[in-house]
Amino acid sequence: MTRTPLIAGNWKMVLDHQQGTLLVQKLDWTLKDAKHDYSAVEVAVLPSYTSLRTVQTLIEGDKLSLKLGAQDLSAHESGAYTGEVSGAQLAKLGVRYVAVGHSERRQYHGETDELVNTKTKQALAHGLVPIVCVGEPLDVRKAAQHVEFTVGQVTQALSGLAKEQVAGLVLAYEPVWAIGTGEVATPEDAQEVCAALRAAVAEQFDAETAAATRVLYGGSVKPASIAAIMKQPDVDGALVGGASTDAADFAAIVRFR
Ligand code: G2H
Repeated sequence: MTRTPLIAGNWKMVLDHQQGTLLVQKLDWTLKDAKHDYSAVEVAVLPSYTSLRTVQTLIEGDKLSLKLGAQDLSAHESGAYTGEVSGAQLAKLGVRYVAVGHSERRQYHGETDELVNTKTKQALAHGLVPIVCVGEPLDVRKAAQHVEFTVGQVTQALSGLAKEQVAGLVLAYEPVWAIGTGEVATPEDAQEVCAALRAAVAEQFDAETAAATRVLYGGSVKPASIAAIMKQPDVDGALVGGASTDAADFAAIVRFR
């Protein structure tokens, strides 16, 4: 089973729509200059909601090969949910990927595994590809419970899904202690958990499904660290935060080979 690598840039709450436009233009020029083959390494950007429309217009108008993603979606279908954005609204805008259960949502907004499961189902119901994020905090890592902890998060996030849905979605292992801290998990750390998550998918669904599901690593990924991470057999790409808000750094990460 060949899995196309995915490099996704999570801009978090950093860039406004003008900065986002400039970044996408510069990224596109840089990758075109490098003759980047988007079918060999897929590239996505996940702007804030306020920038989605602007970036979508640019992608469509200039026929860019970048994919558009969102950082979150509502667990609800539609209605009186002030401040929320639905899966249907994102799909209508041409969004393809949506992060679900990012540790910052879990940490600052109390998102539970149950809610992550509901959001994952909402995303799939609207034809979006969820990037389901899991990862252990430092105390769990120190207690050597990281595999059990992250496997538990994945098992609950994927509960009740059909194997065809799981084969098409993306998992992202982002150890909380490595996010935005400059601390990168070693390539072996990333491989250990990504392989365990894939094995958990095989256990919950089947081996064929697990072989198709893409598993990303995220947490302080930089141009200097990406190549070794991508050499790991169970790592199919990266979810990049800080370094994705700099076009040159993000392009260098995309061009990891
Ligand atoms: C993890 C990652 C992107 P950063 O949150 O999701 O961010 O690369 O800044 O650690």
